[in-house]
Amino acid sequence: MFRDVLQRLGIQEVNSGVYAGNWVKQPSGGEFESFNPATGKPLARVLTASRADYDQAVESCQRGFETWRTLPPPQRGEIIRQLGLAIRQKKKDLGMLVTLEVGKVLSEGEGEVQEMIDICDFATGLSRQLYGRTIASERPLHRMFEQWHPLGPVGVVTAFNFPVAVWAWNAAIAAVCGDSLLWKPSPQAPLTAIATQHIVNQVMADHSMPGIFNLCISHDASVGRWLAQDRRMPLVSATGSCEMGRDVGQKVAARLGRSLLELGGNNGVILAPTANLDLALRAILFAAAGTAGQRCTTLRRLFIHESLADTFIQQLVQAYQSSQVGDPWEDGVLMGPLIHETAVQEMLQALELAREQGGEVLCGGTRLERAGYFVTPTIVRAPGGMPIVQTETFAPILYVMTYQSLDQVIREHNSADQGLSSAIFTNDLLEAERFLSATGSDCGIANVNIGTSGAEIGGAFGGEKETGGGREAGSDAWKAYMRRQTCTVNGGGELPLAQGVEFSLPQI
Ligand code: UN1
Repeated sequence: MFRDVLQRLGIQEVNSGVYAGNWVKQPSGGEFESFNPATGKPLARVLTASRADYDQAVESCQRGFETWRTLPPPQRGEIIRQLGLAIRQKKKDLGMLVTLEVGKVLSEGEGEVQEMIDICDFATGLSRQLYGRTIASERPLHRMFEQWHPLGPVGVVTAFNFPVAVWAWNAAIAAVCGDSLLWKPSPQAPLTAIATQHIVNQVMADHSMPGIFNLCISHDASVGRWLAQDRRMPLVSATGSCEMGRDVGQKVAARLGRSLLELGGNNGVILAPTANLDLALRAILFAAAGTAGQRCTTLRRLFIHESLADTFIQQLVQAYQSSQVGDPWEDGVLMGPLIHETAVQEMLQALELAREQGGEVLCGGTRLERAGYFVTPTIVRAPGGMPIVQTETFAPILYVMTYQSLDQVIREHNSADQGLSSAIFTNDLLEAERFLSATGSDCGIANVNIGTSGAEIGGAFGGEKETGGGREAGSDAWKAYMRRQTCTVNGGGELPLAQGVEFSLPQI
């Protein structure tokens, strides 16, 4: 059954990992295998990019940009609409491939593909709304306005946990803005990227536009490093760890390029006394254990008001214990495997540290005795100030703490190095507003009575502090992919200078 899925998506036993306006037949950067994390077995092989293959992809991107930017934005939007339709047709297969390659449960695999479709729809509408402003000029008969032009080829580095949705956020928006793309996907999810590239290619072939979306896979950080240092790429959009982002951000800044960073999160939820506890329980379970704790929006720190702690923690432990861990393509399973062995080891080490620091593991904390990288979702009761709570471990570990006052807990909540997503569960309007106020949550996303994960594409997505400050997807995130031009036109016969400056020769 899985072979059929791979076949329908154009995946072969050995696949080129470089698309530079056409598939590079024998990329020469070496070969590696992509594994199914639920079985530990290989799915298919990928040939990776050498520096020469990379240069070819960048050149294709540059050539693509020359034509693409001349197309009126609504025409670009029409092509992205067609891309959305093509992805709709492959939703089930591509969702299954996400499940096979990165281990998220089927409903989440398909949800990820839905996120691609949604952003294509959004971008189609956006293509008619790349609005500039008209600005009141201080000079008579002068007109001031700003307009937005395409920026250039954009490098997009994506992580394994959202192997295609995050590419689509960047790709659909950048494309309607008139940019071409070079995609460097995660080495943990190369097949999902190759399958997506096949879908894109069909659509772009219909318009004889081969060089707009390009692909360059490497097994290590080399392509990411080349992108970061490459002056031909005015923007590098990178999703991944804070460590990766610090490196990319510094390298891009050193050449005064632009980076758009979407990095880690150490997301918190405050459970206040008036919260609807049934709703909160379901939301917390999904946010903390969903996707096996491998979202950047995963809930990692739960602050419970002390009046609720004992009963709520008991209910949460029960919910965790009845959540099924197993093959992510099976019905009823809520949690699939972690991505690889290192992720399992990092989780177990974090739990060791937590125990040493006085944490009590209330449930989970084990590895399943079977092939693949399965662990049980874990709750740790954490004494205040436990250092490990400040570390984002990409695994289903939820640290639970209690609090007394809202002011105190907001301070503690904001003490994390990252600032991606946050939420409060309360039916008290004043508490909710306090959380959303300027002295409340310091994160890029702040929710009330909704978990930290599962954001819609219509909003701008990203966060503050070590999360990197970038915003992707909806709202006006498109502005990052364009260059702004401020224009002043003198429609009168005089030359008045701004700020009332006089500068004229008496004889003219
Ligand atoms: C990520 O984990 O990198 O809000 C992105 C969410 C998803 C996107 C997560 N829509 O959880």
